[in-house]
Amino acid sequence: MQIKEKLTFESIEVRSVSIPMKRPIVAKVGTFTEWPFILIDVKTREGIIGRSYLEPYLKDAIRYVGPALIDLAAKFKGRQLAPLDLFRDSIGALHLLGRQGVSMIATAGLDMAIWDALAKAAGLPLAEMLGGSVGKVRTYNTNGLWLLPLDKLAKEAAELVAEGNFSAIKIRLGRTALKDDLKALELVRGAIGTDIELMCDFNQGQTLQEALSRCHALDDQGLYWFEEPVVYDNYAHSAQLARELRTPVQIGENIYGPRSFLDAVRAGAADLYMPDLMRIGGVTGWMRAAAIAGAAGHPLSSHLYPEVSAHLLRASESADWLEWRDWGNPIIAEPFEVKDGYATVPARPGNGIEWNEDAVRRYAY
Ligand code: SMN
Ligand code: MG
Repeated sequence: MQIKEKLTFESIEVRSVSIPMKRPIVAKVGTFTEWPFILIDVKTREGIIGRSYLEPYLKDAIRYVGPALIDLAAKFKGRQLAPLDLFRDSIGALHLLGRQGVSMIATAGLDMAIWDALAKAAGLPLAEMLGGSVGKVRTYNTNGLWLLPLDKLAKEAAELVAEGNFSAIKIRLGRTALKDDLKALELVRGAIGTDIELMCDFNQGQTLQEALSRCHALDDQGLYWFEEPVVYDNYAHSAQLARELRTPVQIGENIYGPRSFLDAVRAGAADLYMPDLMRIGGVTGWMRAAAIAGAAGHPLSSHLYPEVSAHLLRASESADWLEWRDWGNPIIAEPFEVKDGYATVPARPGNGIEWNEDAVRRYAY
């Protein structure tokens, strides 16, 4: 396989869709009945199109992320499609507004699309472009078990396991009373048995004092990890929990960029990390964070973005779990296969994302 020519940045197309959710999100970070996506197509002079999407939670995020993307694209017209150069220059262009937030989100969206174009030009799946291989990635089902009424949990837990023969699923915890979290776990365990791993997520909904009390009380429940027990950027508080608790503490979905990731690792903020591609800085940001996690010996899982994350886990030293969510499947032309608890990274060139244009029109926002 040979790259015949360099790619040149020509233009960008940015669209947004909002897809109704089968199981609406009810979490400490908010209630969402629809899930918005910002679709990015980077067009090259040579005709190859790189694709990516962002999941900004907020339906109207297109109104401020869109202009940032369009300004960056105007700046990069005519430049060689070199992801590391454009990552540096993208953050360089926006850093006076801060290196995180919208600056990093726009940079990440562009970066993922650029890597897709490059991998397509090379005729390689992204995982192979990065020096890994295609194949399976173990995955847990995150598609439900929000902060629902207790009587809804058992049935949903059984459905979640069955819908991909999963060996692991995730529940959200942090109800007002400890007894309700305990009851939730009892109901879910009753439905799925003890062979299925059960992750749990507090979505930052506790103070340190609340988290100390609640997590110690749940420490012997056999939970696979405690995710975001406290606000994401208080690494000292998170580190105290990681030291005191036997259940591993998992954080990372809200960490912006590899430099903050390094700060968290240095602070001992968690046992496990799970970057989110939009916040860590796309493929470039992920690979930098993955090097840090691998060197420091922390298992690395993903947050949302299952397609690109699956490629990246195949190229990460300490790869752990892929978070599986199917909320984007309607707009993806060929959704990734998930079977017997594993997602398969497809052998086609690029990141494997092409749009189902009918669905994009249907869900346009
Ligand atoms: C989450 C994801 C998306 C929306 C709300 C909450 C959650 C997770 O933190 O880890 O899946
Ligand atoms: Mg989470």
